[in-house]
Amino acid sequence: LRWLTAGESHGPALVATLEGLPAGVPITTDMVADHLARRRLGYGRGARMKFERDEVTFLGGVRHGLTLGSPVAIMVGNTEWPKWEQVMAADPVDPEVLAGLARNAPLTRPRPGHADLAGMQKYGFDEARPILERASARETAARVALGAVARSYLKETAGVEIVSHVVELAGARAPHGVYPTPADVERLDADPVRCLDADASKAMVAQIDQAHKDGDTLGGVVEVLAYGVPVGLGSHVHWDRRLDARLAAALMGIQAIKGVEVGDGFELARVPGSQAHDEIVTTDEGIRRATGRSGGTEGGLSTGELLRVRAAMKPIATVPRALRTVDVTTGEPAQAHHQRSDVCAVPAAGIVAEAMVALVLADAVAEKFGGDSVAETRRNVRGYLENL
Ligand code: EPS
Repeated sequence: LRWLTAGESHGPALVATLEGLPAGVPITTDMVADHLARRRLGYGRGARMKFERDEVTFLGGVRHGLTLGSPVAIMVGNTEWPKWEQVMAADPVDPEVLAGLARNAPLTRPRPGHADLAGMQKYGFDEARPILERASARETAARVALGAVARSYLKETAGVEIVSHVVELAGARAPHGVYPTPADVERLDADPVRCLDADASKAMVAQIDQAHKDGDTLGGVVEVLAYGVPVGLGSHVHWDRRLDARLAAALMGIQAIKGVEVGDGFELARVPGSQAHDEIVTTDEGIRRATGRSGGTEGGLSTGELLRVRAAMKPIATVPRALRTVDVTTGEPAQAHHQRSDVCAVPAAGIVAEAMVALVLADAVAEKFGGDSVAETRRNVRGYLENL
């Protein structure tokens, strides 16, 4: 698979293309819109989440609810665009008109932790707008749109289903070892922080309320689970073919993610080998692993067990109680710029992480099983599994 996104946070739209899927993958505007709506959920989001809508339009690759096998192109309109039409215009705008716009005021006090400063230095800008527009996590809407297509493909061809939940938010933690299933998704989406444990959820909400009062922001940890992943996706033969490496890169590529774990991850470094691996046992279902510590990958290959990965999100860099910075026009100490922002976007990061896992798994399924129609891919999956 090949996929790309384009678009700025306050531009007219985000666009995304995905190539390499077979014909016959069921996908509709509503299916994409549902996942985009899930990304907007979550306690602690800023005002923009309330008034902006994600407008989905397919521009190619889909007819009557099924993919054609041609590149899929999706546009997610920014309903905020009319307010930014001049500030973000593609064509030159009369400087006098621009000068009169408060929204166009140069952002010369870069935020610590954001792409602002290093981006300005690298790309040769004297203010942060041209950098923050693309660095913004608004772009994740485009990934979630593609993720909706990828997960439909995974479900249709290999029966893979993806679930995520928030396992940690600031200090509050969900009980270890509780893994929600696809049957829990409705309940998870209804929870303000997408956490299955009621007590932990309350504690997380309380943390967000406190941070809001303090003018602060919070991070957390999300876990993504993929059910029904067949054995043998990815490969041990080369570093960049390892499924765990591909998952880690994809999750790390989400804005504000600072750490990734596969299975028990860092915890495995703290226990002896006798407690770190998943023993191989025979069961009624055939050969299985007795535990799930590895997170469903061994040697860069999927094992056929539950796939489990975690991503740690740092607190959002736009801290209302602004951090120290330097005004790049004067060189003087200053406070970082701050418009409105989210206190916490960890629940939304879980939905984005689902999309990234879906795209990586779809890529690995397409690579292993090929096929130009869903029916062909499905036959290939079945033939392989029957032969194991
Ligand atoms: C973002 C800052 C906020 C968020 C935005 C990501 O935007 P603004 O500064 O315009 O209020 O709302 O996220 C989205 C718009 C979205 O759809 O997720 C940032 O700096 O990353």
